[in-house]
Amino acid sequence: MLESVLIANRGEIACRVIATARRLGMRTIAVYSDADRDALHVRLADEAVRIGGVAPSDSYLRIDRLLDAARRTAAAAVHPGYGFLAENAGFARACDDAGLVFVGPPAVAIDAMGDKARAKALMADAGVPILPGYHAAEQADDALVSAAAEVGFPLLIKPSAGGGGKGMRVVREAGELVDALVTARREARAAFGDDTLLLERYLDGPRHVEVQVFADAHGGVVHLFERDCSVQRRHQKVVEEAPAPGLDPSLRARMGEAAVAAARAIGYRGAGTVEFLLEGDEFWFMEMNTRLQVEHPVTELVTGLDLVEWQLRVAAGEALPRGQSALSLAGHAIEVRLCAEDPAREFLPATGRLAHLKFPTGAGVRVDTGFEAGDTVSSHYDSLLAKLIAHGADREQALARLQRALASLQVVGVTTNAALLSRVIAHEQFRAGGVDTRFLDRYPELLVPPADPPNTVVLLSALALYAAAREEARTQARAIGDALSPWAVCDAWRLNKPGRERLELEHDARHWTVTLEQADDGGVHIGLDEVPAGHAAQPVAERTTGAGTRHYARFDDDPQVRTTVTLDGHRRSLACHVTGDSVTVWHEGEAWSLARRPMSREPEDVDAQGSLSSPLPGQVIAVHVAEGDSVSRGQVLMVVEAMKMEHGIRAPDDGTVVRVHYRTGDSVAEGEPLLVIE
Ligand code: MV4
Repeated sequence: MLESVLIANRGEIACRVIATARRLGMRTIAVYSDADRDALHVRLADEAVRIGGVAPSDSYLRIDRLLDAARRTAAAAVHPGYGFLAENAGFARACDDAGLVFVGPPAVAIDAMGDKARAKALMADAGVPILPGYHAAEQADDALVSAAAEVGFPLLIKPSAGGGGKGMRVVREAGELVDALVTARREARAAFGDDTLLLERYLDGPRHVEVQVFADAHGGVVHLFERDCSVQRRHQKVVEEAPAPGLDPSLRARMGEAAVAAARAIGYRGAGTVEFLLEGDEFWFMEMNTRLQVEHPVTELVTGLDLVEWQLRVAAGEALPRGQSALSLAGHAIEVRLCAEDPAREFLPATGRLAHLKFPTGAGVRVDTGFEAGDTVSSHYDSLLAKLIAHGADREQALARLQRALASLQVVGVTTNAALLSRVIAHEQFRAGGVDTRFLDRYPELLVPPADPPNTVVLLSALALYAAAREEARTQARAIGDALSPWAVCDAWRLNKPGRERLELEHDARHWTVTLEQADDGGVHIGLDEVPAGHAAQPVAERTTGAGTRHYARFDDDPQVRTTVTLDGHRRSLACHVTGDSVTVWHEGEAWSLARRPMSREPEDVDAQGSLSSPLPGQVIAVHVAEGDSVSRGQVLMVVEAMKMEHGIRAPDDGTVVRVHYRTGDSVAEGEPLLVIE
């Protein structure tokens, strides 16, 4: 085995490579930019070398500095990870020239696949299915126009130097072709410095199915089955799984053989991925990625192999650890990419300090990340926070495990796409299996977060803030050694009356008012007093809540376990994080952050005569009592809507209703008596 490896990368993939290299007894060397001085990959490595400033062009893309770092540390090998220089043939050559083992394919194989037109010609010769199209050197308009007539419409223009969907254009009819060629050339030249184009028959809704291949330096080539990566947004993969749902064994074998033929045709070595478009049971070569991919963990989980170990062994000159007949699939694995980005703001990358970070654990769950709590997510690099991967005996179990994993994920400090991921894997169409590349276009609602928190979340947020405040007060009391003093008790207790608190909570400029009242047995009576207008009553535990309903909640007795709450007899662990006046509550895959507005005592909405008045000018939207009814303290008598809020009018004490002045639908002025209680 190689003595040491320098990882010319950062983030989760650097951490991933370090883990295997260490397990194999190798010395691990990290590199870092100024932004990554304290990053996890640096902390994990045995040694680390600074390679420059924050910009990738001044650090992770600097071949000279990377080679210099390898020389200074006497590294035996260089692992490029993915992204940055992973598919840069110049880097592979520079490593060879410096006597370093490049953990990747030969430079000529990177070159062969980097040019899409050349790759297609090579694949056609090797008998790999390719889409009908034009990929010759002649690029004059009339050559392309006559080629297009042969290909037929709709067709796709692809830049030969591109990849990953960049610069592609669909042309629906012949009349649009020449204009499209002009634009496509200009874009290709700007993006890749090369305006060679190729034409291809356009498939309307293909699946993206890719095959993992491995080759050694002794003529051994195998495939490690396929991954389905059809769920993408703007050519960014969102979900990846292995095996591809619904792929029958004979199609799997045909695709595997085609991928092996592709690797053989270019004298491949190491880990590679052959991407295919699949429609029905027909598939066509799309491109080959000459690196280890982000989504390799799903292949690892269904094959039981460590692909980084295979890469390092192959790079060291060993033969492939297993032949094709010794490889098999076990179960199903699904990966989602957790990114620091804001789906509500056009997926703008989110940055900030990870004030709180808790990743899921448990059977069948794997998390690959380069971050720990307290780390900062900067704007200089990609937004991948972590990959959450679940493995199960079958797809259903893998999905169930992933769903629970996402539900127990906690990230505070940067916005993420976690809720979107939950919605995607919960979607009926996705659960049915075998969605195509237009899945997210077809269900745009998956990308949009729900506007308002459910009422349960508002109540749980209030409970979490209330409990945190009480615990804080107890801690302070203990600190001053005067825990028994009535002044140290901060539970809203007040003379002759049970303690009562009003909390005003805010989310997205919408407000809720919650009243909490200490019960004699240590529990809390809690109710929503005011909710934004149009906010429907929703079930909370076994009851329905809207403005007015009262609930009963308790916390676990152990003050350390403030995270267990029983609401109306439904005990559950409450995933919440309180910082100052804000609370984040995780509920059914969504993370909700609500802020507390300055706390006030419940206002006295009772006038001297015992009549109840309207807090604001508004309209009566519900009357829950009639004259002569007995009522108990806290009971909601009427609901008034004012200023787009619903206000519950509660009985200030036990008594009897003697007058009801208004009916549903009536308008009321501010301060107007609504009803009278004796
Ligand atoms: C296509 C195609 C339809 N027809 N080629 C996108 C990424 C790039 N590697 C190739 N891509 C496509 N090529 C033909 N002839 C549709 C896509 C495509 C796509 C492919 C895989 C995953 C997601 C995609 C989303 C849109 C378009």
